[in-house]
Amino acid sequence: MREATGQRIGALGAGTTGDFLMTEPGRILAIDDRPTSLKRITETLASEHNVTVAETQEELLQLANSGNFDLHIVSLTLQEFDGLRLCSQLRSLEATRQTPILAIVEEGDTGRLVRALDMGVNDYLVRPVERNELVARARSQLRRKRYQDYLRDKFQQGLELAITDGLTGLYNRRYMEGHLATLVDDAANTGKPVALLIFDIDYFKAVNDTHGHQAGDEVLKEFADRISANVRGIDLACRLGGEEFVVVMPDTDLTYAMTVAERLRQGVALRPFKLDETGRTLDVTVSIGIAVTEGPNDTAAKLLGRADQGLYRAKRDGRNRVVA
Ligand code: GH3
Ligand code: MG
Ligand code: MG
Ligand code: MG
Repeated sequence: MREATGQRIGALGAGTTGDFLMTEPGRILAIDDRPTSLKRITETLASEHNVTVAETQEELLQLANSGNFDLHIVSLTLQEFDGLRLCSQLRSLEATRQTPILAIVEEGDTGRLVRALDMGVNDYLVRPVERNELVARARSQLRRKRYQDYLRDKFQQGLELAITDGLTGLYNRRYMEGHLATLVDDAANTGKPVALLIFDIDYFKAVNDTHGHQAGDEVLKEFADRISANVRGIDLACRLGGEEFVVVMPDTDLTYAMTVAERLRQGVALRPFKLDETGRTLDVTVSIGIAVTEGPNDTAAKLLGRADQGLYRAKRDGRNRVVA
């Protein structure tokens, strides 16, 4: 393996035209067993990008499998092996499936070119490779790859924003409500109960009033972390809003739900919360209401209502307690 490290884009204009997709050098992996052709490719592209050269097919696959490249340049006519086969392998590997391939073909070798395009090679250059054309085609593939990555990231961010609470990272109310009905239906069909725990931090307004909103936020985050640490992977932990949280526990009876709720309540009451970096701490307590699905006609709204009644009584009876 050899590497030719490029400067940042700019000399060729891409970085200065406001093209946000092309502000970083591309990571290109190339294989071509003709020394003059390879030299031309690396020299031409290295001023703009980082070019890595693989000496053998095995090395190319191994390097490509890291998923660290934005573009693969593959000669279709290699002495030792079949470039077409290599392209097909790149298309079938999970790590390289989405990475564009730029093929180098012999003039007049239409048969190989057609097969290469059929198997998903994105673009090609005919030998002898013309420098400006190489730069343009490489750039065009890199831009496409980056746009694709950008859209994928945006989509994932959007998905996350839609279902999670920004402060704590727990699921949000909308997500919980969307799933609760399904879980309650499942419970009716399978006869396995679903438990719902509703939490409300006690005298939380006083935390804000005494220590500031920022400190209040820190308590909410730590509280969310403690909930997460005490529930299973199948449980749904969410922030309803403010200092109120819900945990939905599939296939859980009242006894087990009480155990989890008590463990959390005691953990909160016995272990003060960190206020800031100076080591100051704060005593916090929480009230918890619990309900478990009852019979085939139960609904999400009724379940939430019963848990809420438990919470109301926990508050009324003095707070820092669990009521089912
Ligand atoms: P109780 O024991 O009856 O639950 O008393 P409480 O003070 O906890 O209840 P109350 O509903 O009166 O106050 C809730 C407070 O939570 C009021 C509001 O300022 C605060 N709050 C709501 N959302 C946030 C938030 O995102 N961050 C912070 N820091 N405070 C919040
Ligand atoms: Mg409240
Ligand atoms: Mg309240
Ligand atoms: Mg409260």
